[in-house]
Amino acid sequence: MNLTALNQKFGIDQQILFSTGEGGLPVAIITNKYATAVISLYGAQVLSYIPAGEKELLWMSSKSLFKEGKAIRGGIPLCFPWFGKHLTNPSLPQHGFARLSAWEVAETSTMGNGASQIHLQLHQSADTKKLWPYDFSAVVTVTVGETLELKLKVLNTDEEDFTYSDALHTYLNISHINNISIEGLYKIPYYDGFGDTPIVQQEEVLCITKEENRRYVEHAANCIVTDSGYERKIRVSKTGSKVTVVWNPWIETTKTMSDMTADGYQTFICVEAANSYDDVVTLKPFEEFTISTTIALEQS
Ligand code: TA6
Repeated sequence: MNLTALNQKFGIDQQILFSTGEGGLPVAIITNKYATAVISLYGAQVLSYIPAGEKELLWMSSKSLFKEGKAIRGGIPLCFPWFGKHLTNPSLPQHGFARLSAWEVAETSTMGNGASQIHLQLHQSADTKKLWPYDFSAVVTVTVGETLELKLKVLNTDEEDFTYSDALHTYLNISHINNISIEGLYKIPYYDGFGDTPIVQQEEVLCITKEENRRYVEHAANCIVTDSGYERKIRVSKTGSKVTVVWNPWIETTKTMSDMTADGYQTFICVEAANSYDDVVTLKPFEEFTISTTIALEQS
């Protein structure tokens, strides 16, 4: 559907506008009394969320590509139907095809409290079936209000059971990596990088002083990121997920990433709700499952 048709069918006056974003990719721009947000239809990826009168909560790489076939580096990329490398075929795209697909707008609405909602959908296609052989219906719902909520609902429309992993790979915008600490992970076991022995976190709060790629298991609670530079706390809460990933590539790994500047790692931390490890999702035909994450400024 072109932009004119999208605006006619799904635009909401003064609130939801479809427009051309960077690289010519279509975006929904949402503005209401609570916040402004930008959502890319390519990848169903939230690119920006700025609560009224506040700084941006999501980080976007200044070198990100905005190009079909490439992942957008920042915001909230959607990893589905697998998180990380494909288990049996590492030549398939890392983190699945959801972030590389054009999603359709299914519905937009204004909620009773004035928050705005957009629903984006993706089904199997000849292209997705080459990568993952199942029929499915995925719906992403983004609610832009006092908080930002992102939900991914997956329905099995196949005749067979299927299993998937996923992540809502949130890049939080921070003043500097040296200025933050993360609460909510004390005594939680995690796999360090791709290790296979869980380690129990001993630090009451986590400060990032090197490359981190921690995959916390048995963790459904909130994380609070305190940023002394921006004098704010960001709460990341979730439902339908027992795995939390904390990732920052630090200096050396950043050098290997062509879509990030050398100092890019200094201004984001990823805190991700995931279904992975023992928490992958298996659905029988007609069953559905929802994972969600909510990003909010903690009110002091
Ligand atoms: O969530 C952490 C992670 O899985 C890391 O291992 C790292 O590769 C990161 O995601 C980014 O992946 P990407 O494919 O977007 O470069």
